[in-house]
Amino acid sequence: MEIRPLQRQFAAEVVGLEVPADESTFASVEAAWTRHPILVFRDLKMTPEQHIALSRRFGELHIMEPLQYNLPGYPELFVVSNVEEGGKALGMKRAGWGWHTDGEDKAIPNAGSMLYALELPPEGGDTLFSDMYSAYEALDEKTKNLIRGKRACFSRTRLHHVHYPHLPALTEEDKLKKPDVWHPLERRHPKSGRTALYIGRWACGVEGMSEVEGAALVQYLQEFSVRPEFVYRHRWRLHDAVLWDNRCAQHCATPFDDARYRRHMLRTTIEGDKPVMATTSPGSSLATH
Ligand SMILES: O=C(O)CCC(=O)C(=O)O
Ligand SMILES: [Fe+2]
Repeated sequence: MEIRPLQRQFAAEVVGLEVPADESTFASVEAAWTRHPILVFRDLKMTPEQHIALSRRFGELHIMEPLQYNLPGYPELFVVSNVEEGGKALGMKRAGWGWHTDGEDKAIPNAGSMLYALELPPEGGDTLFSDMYSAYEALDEKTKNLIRGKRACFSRTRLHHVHYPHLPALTEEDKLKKPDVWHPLERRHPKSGRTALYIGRWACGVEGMSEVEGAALVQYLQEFSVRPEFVYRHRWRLHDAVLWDNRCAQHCATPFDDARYRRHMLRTTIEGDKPVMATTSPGSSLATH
């Protein structure tokens, strides 16, 4: 097995991994994932069971809801697909067409996700990833000071109809299950210890700011963080599996002609931890008593 950096240190290609991997091979992959938030496994031949087993070695798996989008018999596998069989959709269509991290709208967002390509369109359907460590480091001092110690509000209920206009509206019961959550804008990564900007498309405001001010800051940060210099574009090959780190990278699916072509992918989702603020207010580290 070989690990080759693809775009500076942000992404890396993993070539020659065979599953199940032995302990020492897996340890190298795990260490590589801390250095490279995006790991692209090439030509990985996996059954659904093997996909689940490999993913589980990175952490407990999250079962996506509603269950209707998961692979029958394999609730750990979320189906991202425009394929229909017998008039029935096999998975969720147009998932993730917009910059986000998985689970950012939950109190405990997902640490990682591993998406596996089983059928690809001849054109379009790339996935973009943005490096939120680099985006954080590139912010000017004024903006860093502005977001220091602050949390953003992520709201599925306010923005569902904006991001998923083709899906049914949330019912009152759905809304109760998806209360707004608040996460630090400067997030400390639990493994690397580095600071990443934490923002995404469900963010809608910032604590301590008026609605208008907060929305403007969210928009600025969101646009800034996906500037081309921070982005890796993944052009899928069949049997690629991409493991991304939702704690320090955003991603965005790009369109393809889904009336004409099929794109069929399976995803596992790894449970995470409650996001931790990277910095506290200036001087507080000195205030020991
Ligand atoms: O289909 C893609 O390229 C990514 C979709 C997405 O956002 C996800 O699976 O989390
Ligand atoms: Fe996603």
